[in-house]
Amino acid sequence: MFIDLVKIYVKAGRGGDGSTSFRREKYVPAGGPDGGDGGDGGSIILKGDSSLHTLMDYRYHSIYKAESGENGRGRKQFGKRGQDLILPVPLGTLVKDPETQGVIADICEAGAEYVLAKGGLGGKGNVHYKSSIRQAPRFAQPGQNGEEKTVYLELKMIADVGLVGYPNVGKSTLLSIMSNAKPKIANYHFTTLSPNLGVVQVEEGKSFVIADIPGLIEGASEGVGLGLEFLRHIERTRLIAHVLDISESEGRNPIEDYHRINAELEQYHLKMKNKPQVLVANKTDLNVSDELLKDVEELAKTLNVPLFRVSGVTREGIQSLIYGLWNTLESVEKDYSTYDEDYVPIIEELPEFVVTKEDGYFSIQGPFAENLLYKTNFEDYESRIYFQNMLYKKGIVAQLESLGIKQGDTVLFADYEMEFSPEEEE
Ligand SMILES: Nc1nc2c(ncn2[C@@H]2O[C@H](COP(=O)(O)OP(=O)(O)OP(=O)(O)O)[C@@H](O)[C@H]2O)c(=O)[nH]1
Ligand SMILES: [Mg+2]
Repeated sequence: MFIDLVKIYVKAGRGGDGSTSFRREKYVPAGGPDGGDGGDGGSIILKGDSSLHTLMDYRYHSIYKAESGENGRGRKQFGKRGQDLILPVPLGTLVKDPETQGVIADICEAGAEYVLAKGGLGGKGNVHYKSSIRQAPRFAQPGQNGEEKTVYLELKMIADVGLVGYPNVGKSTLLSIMSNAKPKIANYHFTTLSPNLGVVQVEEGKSFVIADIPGLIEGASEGVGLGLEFLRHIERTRLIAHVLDISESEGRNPIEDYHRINAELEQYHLKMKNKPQVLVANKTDLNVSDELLKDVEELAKTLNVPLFRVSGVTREGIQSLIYGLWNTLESVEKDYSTYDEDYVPIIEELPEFVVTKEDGYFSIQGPFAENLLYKTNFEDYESRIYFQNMLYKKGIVAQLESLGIKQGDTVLFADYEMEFSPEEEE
């Protein structure tokens, strides 16, 4: 089944907690801290897969969670990292923010990877928090939560040529004889209910991708017929092959058809106007009025687009159509971008840190504090000095002093309780 729009919820794995553990050895009375680090949580990664052409799998299964990291253990044992969860998606899959509809990522190449939700970092074990002041830290860092989010996955097919035209004009027939695709063909409207892709081999080393875009009729942009459903798949096509039934086998005038379909395309998006087109007059094996043929030639001239006369039954003109499309494509930029707007994240201006005194307790909170704590290895002299210098540099010490801190007071730095005893500045 062809599914091109789904909503999924993803949650990356949580980082394992760092371990609080102390060495226990016979005859060693007070062993030092030896709690190892927690493993990082697994991430959720989208990966472009050229063998997929639908998002169907995500329709019935919409919640994805990656494995958490294992907690650290004593004897400096690190927890195992959680496994990444790889979600294969068809080429042309956009990741969108459900609120803004902005594009967060666009996966167009086979093997291309996008980290949709990053696994949480594992916490550091207390083995890192050994210092001269704090010989036996009863502290280990907890693991961080994995990212979680809800996004839309929207497939906008990537094709070089898009076949458009009224129902029954022979789009699927042309796709089937030009490419490797095996679409259903029948003499009724809306035989094709979803877009089909095929690869056209022009000659050795030269090929292009062609798509049959079904369901376009007057009013499509307002939902008539298959409606807007498939218009999104024309966005990325570099060239439109507009198929006309030149035999008027259903009593409609192909020139009027042409204008109606173009109006729908423009209604969908004004940029459609800029897409290069070629005209394909199909069913030339049937009775064709000379007058109509002249009018269609005139139309092609006015529009300054190539016109190909073909028959899907006798296959007359098919080879020149294939070469004609190839040649036209050579002059069209290889641009597969869509008409979507890019995602503009709203960045909240949060302070880097906040220094407070509440009920006599001093506290420093915020991303800066968490980061600095995470980076610091209290076992290491240099690292400790760096930590302290940053407290001076950022004005944290000054702020604490203005709040009345004294040597020996307890300070909660992120989630690490420490004693205020600044060493002499180097
Ligand atoms: N005589 C003749 N019949 C054709 C030609 N091309 C297609 N047909 C017939 O026209 C009918 C419709 O062909 P399709 O290829 O299914 O048309 P379509 O444009 O894909 O139609 P939808 O999927 O309904 O939009 C079928 O009965 C085909 O056999 C042609 O060149 N000559
Ligand atoms: Mg069809």
